[in-house]
Amino acid sequence: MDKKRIEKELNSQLNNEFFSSYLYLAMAAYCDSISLPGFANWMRSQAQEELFHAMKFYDYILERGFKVDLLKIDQPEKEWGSPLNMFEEVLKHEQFITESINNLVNVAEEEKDHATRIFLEWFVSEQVEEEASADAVLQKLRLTGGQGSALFMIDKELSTRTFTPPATNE
Ligand code: OFO
Repeated sequence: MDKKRIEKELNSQLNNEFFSSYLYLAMAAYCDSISLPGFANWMRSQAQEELFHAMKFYDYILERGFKVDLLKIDQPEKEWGSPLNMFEEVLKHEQFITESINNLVNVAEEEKDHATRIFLEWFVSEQVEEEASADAVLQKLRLTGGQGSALFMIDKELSTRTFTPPATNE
């Protein structure tokens, strides 16, 4: 097993998860700037969820006796033109993250690192949910045109989202 390769890939995904949190926080700020508090709430919850994902990688890296390497976090965009455009980007980003998790599974398999492969199973399932929840909002925005009273209704709906970390580390 090439431990250095696994360590590098895990740290790279740790950085991806931190970037995801940063990206969604930037989207939350954008939503607040265009007076959509429900959308901002959804993004803020998503940012918290991504921090939780990042810390799962952080803890796992330590647990395996690897070194945590906190790489530079890229600066996200500041504005997206409309909630519809923004959610197109959310879905694209989650598809990118799914691909990076899948690549990481491939590396774990190539290196016969069964523990990492099993650790990643949670993320494989999580990515199905991540894409589905982004797509659900995107479809609503597309169907309604994402403007006027429809936008107001969606904003109201998104204001109820909260993030509670799972009680067990499962
Ligand atoms: Fe961590 O799942 Fe979204 O990015």
